[in-house]
Amino acid sequence: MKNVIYFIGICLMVACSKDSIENDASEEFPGGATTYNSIFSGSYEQPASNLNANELAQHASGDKLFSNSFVANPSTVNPGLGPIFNNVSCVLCHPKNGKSPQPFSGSDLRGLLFRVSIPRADESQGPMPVPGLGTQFQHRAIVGTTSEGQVQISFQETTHTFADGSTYSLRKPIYTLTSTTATIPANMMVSPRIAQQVIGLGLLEAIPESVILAKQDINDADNDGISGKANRVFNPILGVFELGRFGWKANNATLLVQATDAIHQDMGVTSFVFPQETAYGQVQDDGLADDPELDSLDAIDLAFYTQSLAVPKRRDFNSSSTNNGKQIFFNIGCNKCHTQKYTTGNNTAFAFLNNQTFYPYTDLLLHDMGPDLADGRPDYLATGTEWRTPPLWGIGLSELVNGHTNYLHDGRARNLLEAIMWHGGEAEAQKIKVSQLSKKDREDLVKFVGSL
Ligand code: HEC
Ligand code: HEC
Ligand SMILES: [Ca+2]
Ligand SMILES: [Ca+2]
Ligand SMILES: [Ca+2]
Repeated sequence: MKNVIYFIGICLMVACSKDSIENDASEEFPGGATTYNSIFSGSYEQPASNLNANELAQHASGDKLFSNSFVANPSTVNPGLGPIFNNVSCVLCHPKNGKSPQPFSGSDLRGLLFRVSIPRADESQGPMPVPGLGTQFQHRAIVGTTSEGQVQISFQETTHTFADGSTYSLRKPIYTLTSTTATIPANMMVSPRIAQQVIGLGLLEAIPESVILAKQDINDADNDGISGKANRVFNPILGVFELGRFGWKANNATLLVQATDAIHQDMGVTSFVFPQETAYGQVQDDGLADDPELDSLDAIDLAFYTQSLAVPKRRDFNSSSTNNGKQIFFNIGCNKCHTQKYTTGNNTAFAFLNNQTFYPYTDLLLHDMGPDLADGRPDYLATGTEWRTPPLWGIGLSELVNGHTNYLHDGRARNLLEAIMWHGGEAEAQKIKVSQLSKKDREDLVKFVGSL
């Protein structure tokens, strides 16, 4: 009842626009019936709470593949690593299914990798490979082979001031890539990307395409400074262009493509989706045309694992400071990109995803985030300044699960407030409004985001 009155109050204030705040009691369970109800360091590693016995078995099989370390051929177990790769297992980059910490040095990149390409005339197509390096920089190689090169990281720190006079600093990483096996072209574009959390992705995959497309406002017709745009990317399984949903630039269409792309580019393991080694045609190529290294059913189980991971229950739901922070989040307009709520229909890919109401806080659209966050490397329709709005659910558990609070596409933000203060471009107005908040309101905003 209290929620209903609250909601009516808000409706009067903002004329009940479709962006208005919704204070459903069910939001305490952000993944609907998939939500996992205990909070501990393993909270990102739980199967959706509504799986049946067969689904639980398939989830367990995918779980094993996600944590297995792959090794170089020949091997009877987990073969196919390399010849060049970034890491040897999914979980080493996505620790406990969470975000990787920002690395301090190129000698241990953890879950950070670099996409590379050279410009091409038509930006509606995928990135153009760099001769000798392809579209991803693999800094490791199996014994007897040379990797594509090394990365150096340095940092540039700047100090900024809130309206109340207190200061904060932002630390920008600078990456230098060197190679002994290829000549790095002067026009090479580099996109640093950190491993994301992988919870709740089945629900994001189940959002009807029409719902996401309806949120686009490419020419900012409503004149609010925000112009979300959907990515359209090539799906090699179906051989067609589809709505992009996954990755920092919404550069992958489905979780099956995402999983097989990851094991291919990040680990060097071929599959029915990507049958050709990433080293093909390069000095690291062994010249053999092998069968796919990952079994097709294993590929499907691996994707299923990410389709069926639970979202943890909210913490600190309904405290007065969390509620104040939520109010500020909506008043400022954070929800214009971080869309609160969706409902699935009754014909998703899996029964356990049907008819769920869930709260991911993302529109899955691309936004220009300004020059400071820009990577300068287009990815299908995403320009060099655009990024996909990341889901915020579970984000407050990073510290408990992963022991760090690094956020944004390369992990540069050292806490939630820094992540917010890095916003620019289409979110410049929201960033400025945050800088004008009182200390208490700023803390409540961060508290609300941390309760998601
Ligand atoms: C070298 C580190 C690394 C390894 C190994 C790795 N990932 Fe990732 N993963 C990333 C990065 C970086 C991203 C973001 C990629 C992008 O923006 O395109 C990502 C993104 C994802 C996403 C999309 C998440 C989202 O919210 O859109 C999924 C799913 C995923 N990885 C699954 C896997 C699976 C399955 C494996 C093992 C086969 C794997 N990853 C191995 C680094 C890694
Ligand atoms: C114009 C769209 C837009 C608006 C408005 C916006 N965001 Fe974001 N947000 C993004 C995008 C895109 C990113 C990813 C940027 C990157 O990684 O470089 C992001 C990243 C974040 C992150 C880090 C997430 C992660 O997984 O690393 C947080 C936290 C966040 N936003 C909170 C907020 C808050 C709070 C507000 C309101 C003050 C807000 N955002 C307003 C688009 C937006
Ligand atoms: Ca291989
Ligand atoms: Ca490469
Ligand atoms: Ca707009």
